[in-house]
Amino acid sequence: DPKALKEWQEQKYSMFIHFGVYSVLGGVWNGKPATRNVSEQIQAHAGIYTDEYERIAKTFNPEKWNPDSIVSLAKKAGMRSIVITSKHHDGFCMFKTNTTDFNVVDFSPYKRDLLKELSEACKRGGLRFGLYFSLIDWHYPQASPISGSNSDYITPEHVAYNKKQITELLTNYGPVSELWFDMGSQSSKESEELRDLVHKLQPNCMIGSRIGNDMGDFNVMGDNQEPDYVIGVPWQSPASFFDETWGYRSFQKRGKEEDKVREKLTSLIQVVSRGGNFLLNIGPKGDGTVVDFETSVLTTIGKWLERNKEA
Ligand code: FUL
Repeated sequence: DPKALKEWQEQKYSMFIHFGVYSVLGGVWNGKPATRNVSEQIQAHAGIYTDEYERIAKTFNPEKWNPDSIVSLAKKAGMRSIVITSKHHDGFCMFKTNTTDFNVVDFSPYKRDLLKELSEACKRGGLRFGLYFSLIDWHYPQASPISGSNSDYITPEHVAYNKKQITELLTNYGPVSELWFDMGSQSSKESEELRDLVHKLQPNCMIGSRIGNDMGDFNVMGDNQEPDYVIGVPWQSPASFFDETWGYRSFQKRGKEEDKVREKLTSLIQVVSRGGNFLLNIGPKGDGTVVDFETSVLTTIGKWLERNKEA
């Protein structure tokens, strides 16, 4: 839909949020920093068994998470939408689902539908609301044992399970501006059916290219990649604050704020001036608070945008 595409492209700059059970660990397992891979994937690279990971999920209680402050931070930063992890590779659903009890309402002491509350806060604040959704799911019975590759083919039962969740997400959470699928491989027919399901339920929902098999509405660059020329298709660059991680990492060396402001502002300008959308990530802590460094950098960039906006 050309109108939906135009609206999506006009967002230009959005907030990505990686938040889930892994945020509780902050990249640390058994008292040691686990540095082998991004901290949102700690379950796989630290070799945490499902029952142990479930025990951590039982402690997920982000009491300081405040969706209205997240929305107000995004607005201060000059962003026009928020895209949050509805389900990352660990399979924990940040929304109430009837497909598994491994979700924020039924499994965690938090017991609240975090996604719903954020979608409502976005609506109140006039921001668009989008969802990250991992096609692979390490908690799904047929996905065990965790394989070495995040790009494996998923089974037909798993495909059906994902479709049920996508149906819930596109039915119960208001308008979804984009679905940011990630990882896992499907057949061309399966990607096509998933695309058709999304468009049937919400014709204006834009689909990212990681749905596979060229079924996306916009092209997602590699993580932290920007093309250095103008490309002729709708595209987006997903960016993390640090190459090392998207999910909260307690031992991250952050350096000077002013250097990070310069780095991210440069990327933002380059991406937007070449016609892309810039999706900049934050990784809140397990208690739901945003890392001060990230708040400051976003706020400073927002002030720069405010000063330099077109009259
Ligand atoms: C990647 C994922 O595997 C990472 O964990 C992260 O979510 C990034 C945005 O996409 O492909």
